[in-house]
This record gives sequence, C-alpha cells and structure tokens, in this order.
Amino acid sequence: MSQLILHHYVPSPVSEKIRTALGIKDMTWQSCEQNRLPDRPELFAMTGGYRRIPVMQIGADLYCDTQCIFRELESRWPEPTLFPGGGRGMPFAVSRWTDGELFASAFRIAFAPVADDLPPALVTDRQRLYIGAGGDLKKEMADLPHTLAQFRAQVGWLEERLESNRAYILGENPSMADLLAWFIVWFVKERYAEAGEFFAEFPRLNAWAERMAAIGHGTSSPISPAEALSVARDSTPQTAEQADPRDPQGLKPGMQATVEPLTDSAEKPVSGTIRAVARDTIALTRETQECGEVAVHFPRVGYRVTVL
Ligand SMILES: N[C@@H](CCC(=O)N[C@@H](CS)C(=O)NCC(=O)O)C(=O)O
Repeated sequence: MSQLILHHYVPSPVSEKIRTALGIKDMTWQSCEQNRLPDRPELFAMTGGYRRIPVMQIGADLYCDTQCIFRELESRWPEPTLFPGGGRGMPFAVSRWTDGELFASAFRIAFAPVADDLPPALVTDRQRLYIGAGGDLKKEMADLPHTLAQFRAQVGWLEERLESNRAYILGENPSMADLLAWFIVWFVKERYAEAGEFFAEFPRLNAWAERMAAIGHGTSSPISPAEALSVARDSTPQTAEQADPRDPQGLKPGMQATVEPLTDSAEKPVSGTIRAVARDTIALTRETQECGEVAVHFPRVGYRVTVL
C-alpha cells in the first residue's frame, strides 16, 4: 500500500484534528505542506478543485473532508481504534456541533483580535468562508464579548464531561470525540492572546489538553506537492466499483456527477464519474494528463451530489 500523505498546513486547526488522529494510531506518514491561501495547483489537479484542507492521499485515492478521512483511517488502520468502547456513530453527530457552531465561535475568537496584523488576502478569504459574503472581522471584534460568552458555555460542557476523573472524553483512551474537541481548544489556545486567562476556569480541560498535546502526530517526513502529484500519477485508484441499490438519489457507478459542499456556494463543484456509492461516502473518478486516473472521496453529509 502507498504511504499516507496528508495535505495540510501547520496553523490549520482542522488538520490538527487529523494529525493527532495519526498520533493516536502512531502512524508513519508523509507531510505535504500546502499554501494557506488556495494557491495549490498540484492538489487541485488531483482533487478537481476541492478547496478545503486537509486532504488525505493514499496513492491515487484522495479523501476530502475530515469525516471521510476518519472513516478511511479507521478502516485501513483499525488499531488502536478511534472508537473505543463501541462508540461509533455518535462522534459523527457530535462533529456537526464542533465543526459548525463551535468552530464558528472559535474562528471569531482566533481571528477578530488580530485581523489587522494578518495578511489582508487571508482576512478577506476567511471572512467570506466562515462568516459569509458580508463577513467583517472588525464588526466581530466589537461583538467579541458575546462570542466569548457563547464559546465559554460550550467549553463548559467539555469541562463537565471530564469531571468524572476520566482521562479522555469517552474514558481511558483517546477517541474521535477527543479529536473533535481538541482541534477547537488547540486553535484558540494557539491564537488567542487571552487564552490563558480564558481557560483558567477549566482545570480538567487544561489537564486533558496537555494529554492531547502529548499524543503528538506520529512520525512524518516531508513530501513536496509535485512529488505527491507524481505518487498519484504512478498509482491507480484502489477503490472498487460499488453500487448502493438503496441510494435515495438513484446514484450509480458510471454516472457523470458533481460534488460540492453545502456550506459554501462560492466553492467550485468537483466533477467526475461515480465509482462508489455508499450511505456515508461517495467516490468520483477523474482523469487528467497531470495525474492520470484518481478517485476522489467525499462524505455525503454536508455535500450535494448532482447528476449531470
Ligand atoms: N468540513 C471540512 C472543513 C475543513 C476546513 O474548513 N478547513 C480549513 C482549514 S483549517 C480550510 O480549508 N480553510 C480554507 C483553506 O485553507 O483554503 C473538514 O472537516 O475537513
């Protein structure tokens, strides 16, 4: 099997979710650092333009979105599990909260106080992406006390959850549930100048955060975007054709389709030929001169599939 390549950039909180998952599984992987702004020609050549980070690549298979990455990681490397104690399903439901409302507050707290010091192109891009077309981090700064009150109450739920002296959210072993909370706490602790004071009232969460940081990221070695592209070019997708007779949209292998995230109308849909249809995921194949045939995998939840 080709080695796992993670396309990410160091300050990306959503990537930290996956880097720490690789730490839990003590994996050896290749780290492909991408630009913070969407100037990522090699990655876009492979995914067909999927805009977000991280993306996991294994040979000529590309997994977009952390929902999809978690599933594939667990299926290929089941031990140690990200779902100890049979805790499957629920973490994906919890991710709709952490990646939605909780992340939206964390973004404002991390970015609004420093917006004037960040590259203007980054501010414009992320405002649009996370607050919407009329997004304005200056207005968000004026509203920061409200955002902090919202965030504080939700962080309080995590503190309460850790009150029974368990080391991690589900018990004695770290799990996907911890990763969902960790990337948010990591993001705010890394970026918000007042984080020390803000988190002072959450002693259990702080002790847990130290345990999470100590997990690390496994062992990585660097790979350039051009090298990652040549790995895809020299491989063939390992995804078998798969039909799902119960698919509510009647999707079938061989159909031409597009996939796009529901959250961002400005993102370009990715087009290709359906290879595998399932309840939780969809894979399209695409063929280009730059990278040969690749399979690009997406979650179903939060994405719209349109047959062309
Ligand atoms: N639903 C996606 C969200 C990913 C996401 O928003 N990632 C951020 C980076 S932390 C991003 O892509 N920002 C815009 C960019 O880097 O171009 C997932 O779970 O992977």
